[in-house]
Amino acid sequence: MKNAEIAKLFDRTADVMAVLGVNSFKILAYRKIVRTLEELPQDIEVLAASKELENVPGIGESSAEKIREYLRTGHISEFEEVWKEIPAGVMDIMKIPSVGPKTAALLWQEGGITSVAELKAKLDAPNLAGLSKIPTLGEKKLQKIKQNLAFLSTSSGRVRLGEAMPIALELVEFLRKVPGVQAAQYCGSLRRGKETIGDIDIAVAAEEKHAKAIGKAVTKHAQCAEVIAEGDTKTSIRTIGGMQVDVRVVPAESYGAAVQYFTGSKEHNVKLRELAIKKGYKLNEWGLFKGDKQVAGRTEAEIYETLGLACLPPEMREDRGEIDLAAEMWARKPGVPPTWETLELTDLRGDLHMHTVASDGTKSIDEMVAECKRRGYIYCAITDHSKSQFQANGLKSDRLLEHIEAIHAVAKQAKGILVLAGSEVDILADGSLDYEDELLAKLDWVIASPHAALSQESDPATTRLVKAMSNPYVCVIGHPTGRLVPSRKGLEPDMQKVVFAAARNGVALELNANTMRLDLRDTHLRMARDAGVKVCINTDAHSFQDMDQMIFGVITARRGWLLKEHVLNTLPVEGFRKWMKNRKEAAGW
Ligand code: DGT
Ligand code: CA
Ligand code: CA
Ligand code: ZN
Repeated sequence: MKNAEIAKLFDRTADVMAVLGVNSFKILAYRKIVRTLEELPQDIEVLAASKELENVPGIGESSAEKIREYLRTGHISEFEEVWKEIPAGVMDIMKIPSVGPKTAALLWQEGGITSVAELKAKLDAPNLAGLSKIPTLGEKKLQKIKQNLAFLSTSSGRVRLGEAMPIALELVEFLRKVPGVQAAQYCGSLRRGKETIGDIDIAVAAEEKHAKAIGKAVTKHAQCAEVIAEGDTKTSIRTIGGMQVDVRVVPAESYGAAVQYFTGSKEHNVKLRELAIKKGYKLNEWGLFKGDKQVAGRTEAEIYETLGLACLPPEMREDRGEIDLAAEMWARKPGVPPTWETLELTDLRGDLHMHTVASDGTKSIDEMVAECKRRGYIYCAITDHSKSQFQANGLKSDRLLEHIEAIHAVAKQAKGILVLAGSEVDILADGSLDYEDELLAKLDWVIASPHAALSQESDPATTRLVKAMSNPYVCVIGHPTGRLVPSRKGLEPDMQKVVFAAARNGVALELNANTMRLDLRDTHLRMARDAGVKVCINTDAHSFQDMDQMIFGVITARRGWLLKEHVLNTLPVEGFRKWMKNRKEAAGW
């Protein structure tokens, strides 16, 4: 579906127009189209094939024409004209928190700043290089921007996993159809499933004679906004969203070696190369060699196996002990390539954290349950916000009681799926919960999550989470740190203590799969695994599309070495019921 990518074009155009300070009516109209497109359940391409497109609220004749132009040509010429009116760097400035279009316009037009680097230099210069003299900017505002920039620089230029993945998938799918291409695979941090991605690395297998044309095809793709470098076998582009993509073409006999090398991590590769040397080989991106003779490299597995290692999933290749593990696995059954039972998306049997229109979701109970069924889930939980979340329309006690009844009514009708009446109860700053125990006892499923007071110190944060887990009705702690990728650190509790408390109380910990959160993160998950704590992978869906995020939870779980047995919601219904029963009995529920 091209809905999201078209939404991005309208969004970018609205941003540019806002900086230019023109025609606010049109900006509002475009913003509305962005929202509409993002939430539209139907495929825009299907709608565009008929007159139905014009019937979508917010989309008029001229926008419909633009959408059709994009579907036809991969471009919207009028938008591209508008984009040309401001330097690309000004758009990056707008991405700094606390800088809106007005500020970006001032910095550009009055301060002559056209890139984040220039802005940074001026903010670091004595007296802010006179920027504070610009009317309405002021010292205070500039200091705030400076702070935000400093925080951003730790994650600067990096893009969330969920944003990079669709671009990579689109390019790989495209490349696989280019004449001469035998195979194509995204590598790098993206294949390892890191929470943020610096650039996208793609390896392509093809004969040398096709390499140039393959590179050329990439530069002609609709995603390409700028060609950074065009060589014989390597091409780098910048996408319309600003991501760098490196594409390398290698012969088939080196393809596995290239995929292995460019998947990394660098630290993993260094260890692997050392091991190769120790065993009398030489390893590089072209293959594994004994003297001058290539002994492996057509496939990735071949390289690992020749070195006496199990070929572990890319998500584990972070030099966190995986090479030792791979060697142990091999040693257990010499000669037989051992397999790691990688957690797969299809292992997930239910989504246990979902919102509806009762709080801040966009769908009804019925609709969410039907969507879960459509996705093949056999259980799910409806968990709207509790009363402190007034901005999210959290439920006061009386509304919660009605909501429980409504969920139970749906549960009764639902066939082939267990529907739980739950709640996402706020953990208040002191660790107490947002509802009385009496009310919690009426629920089937309780997630307790921190939402407010997320900048509290480490010690009170630990106490807060541990106390929440001592409440007998709590089944799982939702997004335990409350961090946002990449902009909010969230709580920094003593995670070892939190994990031990979870183990003691038989409470599960959530891996919130939304790529804005990925919370618990990979290293924390590894602790949970080691302590025998069950992890529950949930999407925290507020819409149907949000449910697609489950895969990113699975990927992050692999980074924490989790297997199916470590994940609560891989259990069949009976096993899951039994876990709940144990939890409830232990808690005297
Ligand atoms: P990123 O792009 O910053 O999110 O992270 P990566 O891991 O994708 O890093 P990138 O794009 O700089 O390089 C891709 C892979 O290439 C990296 O994961 C491992 C490999 N690589 C890059 N530089 C070196 C190096 O100096 N030595 C070794 N052994 N491998 C390297
Ligand atoms: Ca990369
Ligand atoms: Ca790269
Ligand atoms: Zn939630």
